[in-house]
Amino acid sequence: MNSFLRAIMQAILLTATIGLFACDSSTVTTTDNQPSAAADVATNVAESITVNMPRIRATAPGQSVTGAFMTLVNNSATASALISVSFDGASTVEIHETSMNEGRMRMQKVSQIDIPANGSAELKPGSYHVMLIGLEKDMQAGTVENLTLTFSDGSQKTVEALVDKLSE
Ligand SMILES: [Cu+2]
Repeated sequence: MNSFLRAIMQAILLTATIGLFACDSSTVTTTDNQPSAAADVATNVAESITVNMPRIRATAPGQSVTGAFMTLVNNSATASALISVSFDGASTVEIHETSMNEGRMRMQKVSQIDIPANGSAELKPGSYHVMLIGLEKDMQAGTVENLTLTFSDGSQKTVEALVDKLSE
């Protein structure tokens, strides 16, 4: 009889404890401040840029300079820029802009090519281009060479550029 009573008492106590705990825990419910997965966007510029048709103009035997071209598409709502390009097969790589000056075509080195938010920048003959200077070998049509692009935040992307006899 005593042990039966004690068992009932313990059961009541246990229930009360659970009830108290449940009540207590409900009052200290914290708000969820964890960022949702949907809030994750591209973490750097290189990830938000698509490089279309990277290509290098084929060279004649012994020619030590050529141009590289491509279209840079910015898939983000933030403007960015191409700030440098590297190529193992050339001693110097510069970003150039060709323009008309008093009826004459001239090209000059520029510090960067802007890529507008949700827009694109076109590197093409007669306009912006990458100048590969001091080539270590001929650029033969049909081969592929790696170009590494560095963007305004320092992020990089390496693309395979097709060497092509560009008619333009
Ligand atoms: Cu040039």
